[in-house]
Formats: sequence, structure tokens, C-alpha cells
Amino acid sequence: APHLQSYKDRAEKHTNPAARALLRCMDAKKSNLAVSVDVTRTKDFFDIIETVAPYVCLIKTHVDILEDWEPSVTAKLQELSRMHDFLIFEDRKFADIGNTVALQYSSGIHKISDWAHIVNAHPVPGPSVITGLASVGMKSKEERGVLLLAEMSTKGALTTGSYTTDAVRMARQHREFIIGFIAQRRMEGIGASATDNIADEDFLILAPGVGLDAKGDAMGQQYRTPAEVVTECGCDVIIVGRGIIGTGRNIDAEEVKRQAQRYQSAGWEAYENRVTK
Ligand code: BMP
Repeated sequence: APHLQSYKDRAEKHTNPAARALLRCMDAKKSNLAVSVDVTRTKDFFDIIETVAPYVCLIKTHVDILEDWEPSVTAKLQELSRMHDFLIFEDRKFADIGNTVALQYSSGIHKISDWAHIVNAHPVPGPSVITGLASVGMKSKEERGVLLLAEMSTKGALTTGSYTTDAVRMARQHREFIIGFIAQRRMEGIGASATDNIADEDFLILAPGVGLDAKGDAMGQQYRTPAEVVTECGCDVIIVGRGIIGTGRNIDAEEVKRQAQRYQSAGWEAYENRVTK
């Protein structure tokens, strides 16, 4: 089972270049921490990224919330990604017909496929959402991969039961491009039939809804600790936003750095407790 293997071993075996790059980076930096940089001003966005960069394997963005976005933002983001060795995940949550998501991924002002190593998609439209994204991402010369949202962290989410199982089945049909899931637990083997070759299945599980102090927010978000998420539930990457960046206003760089270090150690310790068991 992949979750008992080291990130390093999994990096060597994985067939998708973006998944390989992420696992390699996690091993090299001893970090399974992704920071979600949910701020509206470009200056704060880069101040946070430069502060947390040494402690993360991945920076998660919502570029559509930046008020003063301009094309140079993504050029600078890519430069920082190379300089500090982290991957970029645009949390775009595509959820439309194949033709539309292909355009949303490649075009518009953000041209996401030019700079994001990883994006995500809701499985709700069925396999066409994957076909659409793959028509762009699989043609790229760069490392590209997609995560399906198999579960959400919010109270009352509809992503349960057969919806989640069917999401895993959809991913299994496109393992060269679907590198894993946004989810709250491991998904390998779920919904598999006897004819599925699941022995070498290695889906990365990236889990949002992680916090060491708060249990939730006023809008339905629910938090669990890195130990619950990584050791008990077998997730690979912890995604942390406000636990590290605070409210996103009046950013205190020293505090952001302290929290990033704290979550990096907690996430790594939770991983070590899992693989050495
Ligand atoms: P925070 O740690 O501040 O609650 O932020 C969580 C981040 O993860 C947000 O950017 C949100 O869009 C994202 N997210 C989530 O919280 N739950 C999900 O199920 C899926 C997400 O993408």
C-alpha cells in the first residue's frame, strides 16, 4: 500500500511527471505542507510565499481573488517555484463540460495551464471534465497533473458515498493524468472490481481542512490535526491556509514563518509515524 511507503520510493515509481516532481520535492525538503495563499493583494501574496517557501512542497493559489492581478504575477510565481523548489497548485475546481474546461484551463487572462503544475476538478460532470483538461494538460511539455475532488472538508458536503466511489472509478480510468484526490482519507482500491489492476495504484491524497488550533470557522469549514489527517487517515499532503497566514490582513511575517515551521514539523512527524509503523 502506497501510504506505508516513503515519498521517495513512490517518487521513483510514479508514472506522472507532476506527481513524481511533488513526491521528490516532499522527500528533498522533508515537507508535506502546502500553504494556501488566500489573500487579495499581490504584495501580501508574494510576501507570504517568500516567507513560507523554505517550508513547503506546494503553494496553493486562487489567482482569481487577486484584485491587482497582472500577467507578471504568474511569471514571478514560476520564478519563485524554481528558486525555492516548490510546485504550484491552482485550486480552480473546474466543473463544466470538456470543451469549456479546456478553454478555462488554457485561456482567459490567467492561462492556468501555462504555469500551474497541478489543478483540480469536480467529478460532477463525469469523465468529460477529465477529457477536456487532458486535451490541454497532456499536450504540455511541462509537468501537469489533475486532482479530483472526491471529498470536501465542509460540514454537510454532498461528496459522500457513491459520489466518492464513482470519483475514484473515474480517476482509475485516467491514471496517467489524474494524480490523486482532494479528500479526507486514502482512496486506493475503493470501488475497484476484480479486473482493475490496483496493485500499482498510487493516488496522492491532498487534504484541506487542517488546523492545529481551531476546529472550524463560521462558514462550515472543519479542521483536523496533521496527526489525524496524515497518520490516522493516510493523507499525503496537508493544505493549510488561515492556520498559517491568519486572516490574510496585516500580515506578520515572523508569525507566518513560525506557523509554517510548526505545521511543517507536525506534518512530517505525522508522516514518519505512519511509514515506520
Ligand atoms: P483554510 O485552511 O484557511 O480553511 O483554507 C483552506 C483552503 O482549502 C481554501 O483555499 C479552500 O478553498 C480549500 N479547500 C477546502 O478548504 N476544502 C475543500 O474541501 C476543498 C478545498 O479546495
